[in-house]
Amino acid sequence: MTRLQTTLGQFSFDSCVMNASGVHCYDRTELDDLRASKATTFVTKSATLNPREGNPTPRYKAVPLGSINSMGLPNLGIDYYLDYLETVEVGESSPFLSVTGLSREETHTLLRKIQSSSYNGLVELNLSCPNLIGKPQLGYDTEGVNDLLTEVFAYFDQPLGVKLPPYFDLTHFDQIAEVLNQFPLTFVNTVNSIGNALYIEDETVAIKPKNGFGGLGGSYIKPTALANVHAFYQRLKPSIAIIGTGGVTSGRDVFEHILCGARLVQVGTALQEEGPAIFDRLEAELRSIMAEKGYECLDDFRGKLHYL
Ligand code: RRO
Repeated sequence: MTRLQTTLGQFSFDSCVMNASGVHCYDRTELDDLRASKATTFVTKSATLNPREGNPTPRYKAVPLGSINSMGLPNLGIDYYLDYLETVEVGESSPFLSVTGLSREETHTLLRKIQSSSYNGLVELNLSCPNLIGKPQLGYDTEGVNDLLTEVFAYFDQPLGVKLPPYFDLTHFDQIAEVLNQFPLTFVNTVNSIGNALYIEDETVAIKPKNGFGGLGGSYIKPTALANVHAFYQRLKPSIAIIGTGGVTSGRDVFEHILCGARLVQVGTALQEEGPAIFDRLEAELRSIMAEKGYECLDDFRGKLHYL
């Protein structure tokens, strides 16, 4: 029997697939669905200090090779997700609480609130929302990331990771990895959507905010996601685990993320389109690829991409 168990820092998980933040994780009902599914754990929608309505609709569109979104961070506020997480046992395997501040001060307020709450599980700091009007993605500001994490790790001692935007130049991987390696991060999650794409139908954009510019997800972005997972696998110190996100629609895609070095694999667009039953299918497809190749566990092939 193939085993899909994986670990992340001090935590261990029965399997390796879960939702990506933003998909099927807005409220209690959706989070309960994930917990009832074969997803091994879950991450919440990125929370801000106060609840937000998000951008005007239509703000998400499924397209033939993926999706485009400009949700604009609709969420129920940090207190809602902290209340929800009080009902979830953080044992050997933790949920992920995703947060993002609209300013540096707000990020600190959020993290201090988490630190003084009863939640002691994993926290994902989203440095890469592409859809906030007038606000750049912090992940593209290496110095800004360095300054923020320096301040955060002066007081924050829960297991913390960062969600990064995709990078496209090897020197940019070098620069951001050098910064990240200076901190006791538990994980790096790569990638968020490819920011500010434009999808056109006939003569018109597909979504309303920002005149149609939005984050690209789904099959379009798998090669970029795999490149980011593997580039960080080659550069980050081994104590920083990698979560692979982007373009996962099949067990083969999960396999490729793990081959590139991922310890957990997250599903966004395909979960939005197929619903939480997708986790059952992904696990079955992954198991059958592993069985065919004679792999018994993820360690047998994680990070072992062949080069020519
Ligand atoms: O809510 C969004 O518009 C959004 C966020 Br916070 C994010 O991190 N990534 C994305 O594609 N959309």
